[in-house]
Amino acid sequence: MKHDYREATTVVHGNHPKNAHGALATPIYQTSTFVFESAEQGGRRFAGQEGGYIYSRLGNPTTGQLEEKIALLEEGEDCIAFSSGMGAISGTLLSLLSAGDHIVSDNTLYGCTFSLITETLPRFGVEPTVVDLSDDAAFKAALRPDTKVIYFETIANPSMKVIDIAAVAAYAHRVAPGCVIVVDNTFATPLLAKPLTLGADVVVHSATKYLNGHGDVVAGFAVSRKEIGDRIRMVGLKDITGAVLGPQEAFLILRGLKTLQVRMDAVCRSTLQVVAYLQQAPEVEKVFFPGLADHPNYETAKKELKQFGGMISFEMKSFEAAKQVLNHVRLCTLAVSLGDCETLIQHPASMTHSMCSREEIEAAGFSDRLVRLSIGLEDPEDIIADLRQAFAAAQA
Ligand code: LCS
Repeated sequence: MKHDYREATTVVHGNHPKNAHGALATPIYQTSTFVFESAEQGGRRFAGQEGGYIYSRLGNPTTGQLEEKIALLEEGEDCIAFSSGMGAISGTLLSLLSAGDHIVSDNTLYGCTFSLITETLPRFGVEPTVVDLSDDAAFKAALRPDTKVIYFETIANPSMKVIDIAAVAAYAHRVAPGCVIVVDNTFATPLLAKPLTLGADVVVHSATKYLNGHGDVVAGFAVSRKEIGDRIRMVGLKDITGAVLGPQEAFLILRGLKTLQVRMDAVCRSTLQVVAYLQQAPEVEKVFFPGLADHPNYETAKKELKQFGGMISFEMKSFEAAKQVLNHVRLCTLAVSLGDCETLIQHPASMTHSMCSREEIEAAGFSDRLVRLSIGLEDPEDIIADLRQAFAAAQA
């Protein structure tokens, strides 16, 4: 599947699929099932003796083209599309884990992933250990020879922690040889980081964010080598979650992906400008961005990320001030989600991470004074002017 094109070409062309009737855009195969030519053919397809489609929960040509493109971008052998990022994460973890198994996860994760690992998985007999995976000693103490999964985010939501994927993978694969390392690459996208090339075994995505990029689809992916991918498709997707991506959504993501490189380049450039403004704004106490020299994981970020991304968190002086900023922005849009054309602003402690306790939020390295920004495609000067007027109004 691997080819020699550069990424900016791959996001447009994928693997050069030939569409029926010479269609340039991928046709939307809006069908739940596929007709067999004979009973024998149906039997052969179910037995895996013959290729071809069977039923859209098991595969669909529109979705298949998208899966191929994502696999190319992440340099994985296999990609499975899901109807949401949480579908991809739960489908992956429930395929890999059984009662009695042990998972080590980082302590800074998207809120719903955090509750899946710390509250839901234990209901099924899986034992989690939650640590700061950027702390080498804490990681080594948490890992056991029988640990089955290690889970973390390339750039963590919302503290922007960056974990050294290569170091974690090298150590874990030596000490816990059966362990599968799952990395959520949503904030980075494959254009900024490729966890599989650094030793991770599975990459998961919320494609709701940058990959689609236009705020009109909820979707997810799991990318891995073929043997793990088969388990995730045939157990996590087919039997457990059934969280199948529809062909309309697959079409929209294929369209959104064509501009991924230009969107990411523009967003990363604008983000640096907004960070520079926030750093000198007297109303802002602290800026969380992996491209800052005083970020605790700056050296890892420089090594691991091609660019530093489009996500910024910043702490105001009080919870009230943080809330007032959200209530006074005019251009920045008050909404959760991220990676859209519009700059989005939200308050993690009361929104995306509201399911976490105060202690868990503290352990994740932030507080209720934290505001999170997902920089969009507007002129950065307009974003800065909006923040400036919101800060002034919040002070008043
Ligand atoms: N992984 C990360 C890093 C996320 O930020 C999210 C959603 C998910 C997985 C789940 O993906 P979904 O099922 O929503 O497609 N993050 C959100 C956020 O920060 N604001 O709203 C949703």
